[in-house]
Amino acid sequence: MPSLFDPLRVGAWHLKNRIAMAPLTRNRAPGAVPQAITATYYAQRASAGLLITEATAISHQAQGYADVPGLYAPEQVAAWRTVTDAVHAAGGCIVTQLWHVGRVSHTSLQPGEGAPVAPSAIAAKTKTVLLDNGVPRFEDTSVPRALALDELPGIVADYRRAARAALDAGFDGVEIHAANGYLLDQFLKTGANQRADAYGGPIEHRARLLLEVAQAITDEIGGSRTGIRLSPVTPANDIADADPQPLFEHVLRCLAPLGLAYVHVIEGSTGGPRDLPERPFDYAAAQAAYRSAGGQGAWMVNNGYTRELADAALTDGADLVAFGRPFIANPDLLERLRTGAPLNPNDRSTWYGGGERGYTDYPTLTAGHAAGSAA
Ligand code: 8OZ
Repeated sequence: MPSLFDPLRVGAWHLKNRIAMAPLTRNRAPGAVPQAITATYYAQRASAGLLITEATAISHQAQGYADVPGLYAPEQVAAWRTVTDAVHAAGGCIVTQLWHVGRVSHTSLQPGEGAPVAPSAIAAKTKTVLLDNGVPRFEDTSVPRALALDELPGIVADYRRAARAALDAGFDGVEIHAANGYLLDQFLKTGANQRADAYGGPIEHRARLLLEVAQAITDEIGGSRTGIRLSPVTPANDIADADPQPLFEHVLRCLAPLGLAYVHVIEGSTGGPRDLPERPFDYAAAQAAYRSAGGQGAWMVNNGYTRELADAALTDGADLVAFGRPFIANPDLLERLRTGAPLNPNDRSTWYGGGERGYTDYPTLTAGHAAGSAA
């Protein structure tokens, strides 16, 4: 049986192990531009087989949280180049997660845009993060407006442009964020999509925008440099679908011919319980639907994994395991998982916003401590 620590060819990449750093929002990019500390942060974690950046806005309209980065302006591309250079110098492989928040936003975060956009004008009962002098404040999201049919090609074009910008910035590829109740997930699911046009109603219609985006990105940069993140049943950001099993099996069958590098699946509730009795989902059946349609991408699993669960997942047919929160507090998580060393305590108060504290100052096993770390 393969081990988590064995290398794996995934799409265009030779990954040195089967552990990915999951995307983690950190709100440290003022003006949507990553800072020098962000290069340090990712380079510190380059022992992961694959680093997936924090969700990164494809356009101004795609922004929904304070101080999250973008990939739609030249200064953002230039700043990301310093990050990818640092990661590559440290021997890492890094993709960026392309994000449009849809209705999960606040008018104050999109000056000049009017209301946030969504498939339908239904507000999400969820909060976004605003920052007051670096201190997070959780605020209700704004009521969105429904996108007109003739606006959708522009959104697909924004994704395509951002994928090109990612390669210009030196990324090894991109992950399409189609999870966690953001725009593409809003189109997929009945709880947020009440459209009566070609993008709403039957499963084939609700999946259309996601599949157009995936097609445009793979046309632009190749399937072998493209992954996608899905969360079939998460309640994150007030999202729900009446019948997720056939929806996601359809999506996966349609993605199969695109030759994606990987499919990244959040099992259960994002950052919460893996088992949701009220929202059952058969992940093995979804993977089988993808494989039987010819999908050869790596199957990446995520949510609450431990070393033991990860080993079991590989035995059960997963190819990659993504760890999220443990990577915040453990830059050398690989080494700790391999040796069974204890994990550093994780300081939740520094997850969203701030500077180096709780970001680049967590100690490694060998390099000891940095000032103010891991309190
Ligand atoms: C936590 C805080 C803000 C955003 C996601 C991009 O859930 C996020 C996110 C997570 O995918």
